[in-house]
Amino acid sequence: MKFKKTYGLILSGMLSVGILAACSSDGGGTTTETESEGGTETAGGNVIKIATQSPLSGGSAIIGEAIKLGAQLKLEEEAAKFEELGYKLQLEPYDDQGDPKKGVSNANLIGADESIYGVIGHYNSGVAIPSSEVYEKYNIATVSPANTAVEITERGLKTMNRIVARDDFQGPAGAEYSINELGAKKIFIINDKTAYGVGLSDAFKAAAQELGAEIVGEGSITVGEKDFNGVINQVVSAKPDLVYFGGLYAEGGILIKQARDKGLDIPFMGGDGMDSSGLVDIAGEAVKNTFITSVAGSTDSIDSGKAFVEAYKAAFNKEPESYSVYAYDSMGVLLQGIENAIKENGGKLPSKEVVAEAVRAIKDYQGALTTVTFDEKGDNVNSKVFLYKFEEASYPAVQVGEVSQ
Ligand code: ABU
Repeated sequence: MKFKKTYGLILSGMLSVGILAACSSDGGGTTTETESEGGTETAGGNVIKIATQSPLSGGSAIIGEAIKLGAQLKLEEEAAKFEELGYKLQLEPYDDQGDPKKGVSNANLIGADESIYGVIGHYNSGVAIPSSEVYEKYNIATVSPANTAVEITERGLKTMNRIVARDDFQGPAGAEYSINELGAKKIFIINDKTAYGVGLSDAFKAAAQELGAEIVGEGSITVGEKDFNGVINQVVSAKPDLVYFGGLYAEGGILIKQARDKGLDIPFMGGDGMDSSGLVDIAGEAVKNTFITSVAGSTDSIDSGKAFVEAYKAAFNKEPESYSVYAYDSMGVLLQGIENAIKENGGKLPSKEVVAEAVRAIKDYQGALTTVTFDEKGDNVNSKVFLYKFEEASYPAVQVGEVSQ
């Protein structure tokens, strides 16, 4: 059952004003290509390729595939409109394996493909950060549906944009909820040593201390590990009343399960990296009394979100994940920018640099779930943070709050 409660948030550096508490391929196209007005002329017309980069294998593959499919759905829906403009859209999915080296290697292949005018990706901030340096070199417009690390948009890149909130918004929102709603006073923090996990945990920690909580211990785990009894023993000794985990669902699910097996029944709190059906698959019943912030909202909240879910299920015969609709909206923003650039250029596809400028200039794009206006850094001024509670071993969790900028 949902209830509304609004209370003020006065956290330095936090954008929010209140909480409502309720509470591949490695490339694929094989067309014969010749240059034409910045586009690529093929036997079938001018081809515009859009790449996705996400983990299609490894521990984050559930979300990685969801990102690819969400983007694919929107591209397929927009194909007829682009045909009328004289262009053929083509998806080029890449598997970054959640690995920075693979992401950069793929990014160089993407840069070398003159037909690729945009990228939707990544899931892991630690992969997106170095890969986006390559996209910038090739002037390829990028829209991230999921990356939350602050650095993503703090490097002055002209091509890198995201539609979700940042960890310096998400971390403090989690701290605020942990302390003011859950009553946490003694907190143990664990991170997964990734750019995302460390950045999010640090943002949470600073806000939690500002709110008066004591950090009674800190530990870390490694992505891919399966035995977390070492750090769990540290938690038991420190006697916290809440554990914060900055990391992803694959490790988070095991951590929570092993902690419950040791009798730790205190609340766990984490970030959007745990926002996946995979968390429940792994943790099972142990997931109860787990809270997460996410930068992904519920598709149930709006008719266009519900319509997206139906279209996704019809196309792929599976339920969407947290970031499916964000990938769909990211593709929508990117294609809107490309369409604007073509129209502005008298129907001809302009340079990739001009396309990237058109994407950054997007204002008030209305997606299935999000409204997107990029600021000068490429952050979406309308992004939000959502709070969820796993009351049962089911996904999605129950939304208990929402924080706006
Ligand atoms: N925010 C998605 C979780 C992973 C990451 O940003 O690295």
